[in-house]
Amino acid sequence: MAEAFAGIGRIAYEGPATQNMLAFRHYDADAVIEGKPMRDHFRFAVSYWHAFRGTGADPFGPGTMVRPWETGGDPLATALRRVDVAFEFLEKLGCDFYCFHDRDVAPEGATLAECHANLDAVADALERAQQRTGKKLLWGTANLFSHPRYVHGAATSPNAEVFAYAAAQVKKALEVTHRLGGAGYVFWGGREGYQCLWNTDMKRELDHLARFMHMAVDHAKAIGFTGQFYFEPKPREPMKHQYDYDVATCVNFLRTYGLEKHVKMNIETNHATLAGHEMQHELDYAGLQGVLGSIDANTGDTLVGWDTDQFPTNVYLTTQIMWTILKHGGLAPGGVNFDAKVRRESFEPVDLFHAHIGGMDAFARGLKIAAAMRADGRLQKLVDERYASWSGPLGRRIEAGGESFASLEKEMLGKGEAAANVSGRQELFENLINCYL
Ligand code: XLS
Ligand code: NI
Ligand code: NI
Repeated sequence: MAEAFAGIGRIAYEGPATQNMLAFRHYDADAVIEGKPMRDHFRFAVSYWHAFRGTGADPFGPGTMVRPWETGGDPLATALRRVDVAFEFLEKLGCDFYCFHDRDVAPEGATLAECHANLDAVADALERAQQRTGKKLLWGTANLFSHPRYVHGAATSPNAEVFAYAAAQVKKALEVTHRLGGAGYVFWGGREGYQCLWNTDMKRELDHLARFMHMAVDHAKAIGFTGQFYFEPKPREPMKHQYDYDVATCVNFLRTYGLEKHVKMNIETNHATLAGHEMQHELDYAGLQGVLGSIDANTGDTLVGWDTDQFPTNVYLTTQIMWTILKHGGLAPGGVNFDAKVRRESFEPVDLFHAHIGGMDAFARGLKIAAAMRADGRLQKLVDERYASWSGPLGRRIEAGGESFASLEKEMLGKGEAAANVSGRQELFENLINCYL
């Protein structure tokens, strides 16, 4: 097949001073930071759905993307051709991983058996392409939200046969992910939620979701899949309320149903903000709960209130993200997946390169800045000072469980008043961050 991205060569690291917009200024895959090459810090992945299936359609108009390789005709033949395009892109970009939904890579068939056969045929091609290029699958997932059968949800559908169909679909997607050596498997519950509580038995739906997840865990064990399972929290869109609202809600669900050992989080920036959190909050909360798994890298728009899935270019954001990831010991076997799409107005194939280069560079800068902040140590020292009283005798006794309400009452009756507070110095902290940018 002729090259899909003719005229574009391998994207190289050329350093911050380069004028070449098709080069990396900061992402230098083999450069070592905190003892690890950048490529291993990030494990960057391209998402198949946005990069190779996104059309640019929005609620007000059809697709705009110019994709010369999408010549139409037999959907399976097109899907197979698209595999070559995807791997040409990964190779030229120098990106080590990709992620997919079953229905991104292979077309839906008229029956479940036909769907399975289509997926097998494309998996053969993906496996060959992985072997040829050394590219790897970060995670797979099943699309349980686009087809009309999933109108009321999949694992939480009121229709038991839809639950059964979804189970069969995930079984297959899991097997294909396993066959392709996927490092993980994601559950994003797009339609697992409700629009109207009057017609919804929430308890029953949550019980069903848990039953579904236990079956997934059992099947992974049965086939020997040892990759990491992830939930991808999102509070709403498409549903008014989604059960995997945010990290805290997911952790509560997993513990309630005895699934906490099996599932970590795949955290997406734009979903965090939809839930009313900063990405840094979601990451830090997941980290302290031991469920920080992987991230979907993107960003929203402050003036548009939905999941706009834009490429991340804000270095302040990537600094917050990388600071928190380093603090909790990194992502592997997870990684940084660009769940992001080029704007409808950016319809030429070359825009896919600009978008990913910008995202990778923004993350590389965030990593360098966060590592510099850690090496310098001033920020951590200021935080430690803020909590210094907890290293004193009283604080240590409370933390160790050696005090009670009664003993503390005695202590404070003796003192009469607590020690004076010290300023939180938020502005100083914020100014300090800017010293490293
Ligand atoms: C949608 C989600 C989706 C998941 C994968 O908002 O981000 O793209 O990442 O199903
Ligand atoms: Ni999303
Ligand atoms: Ni996502």
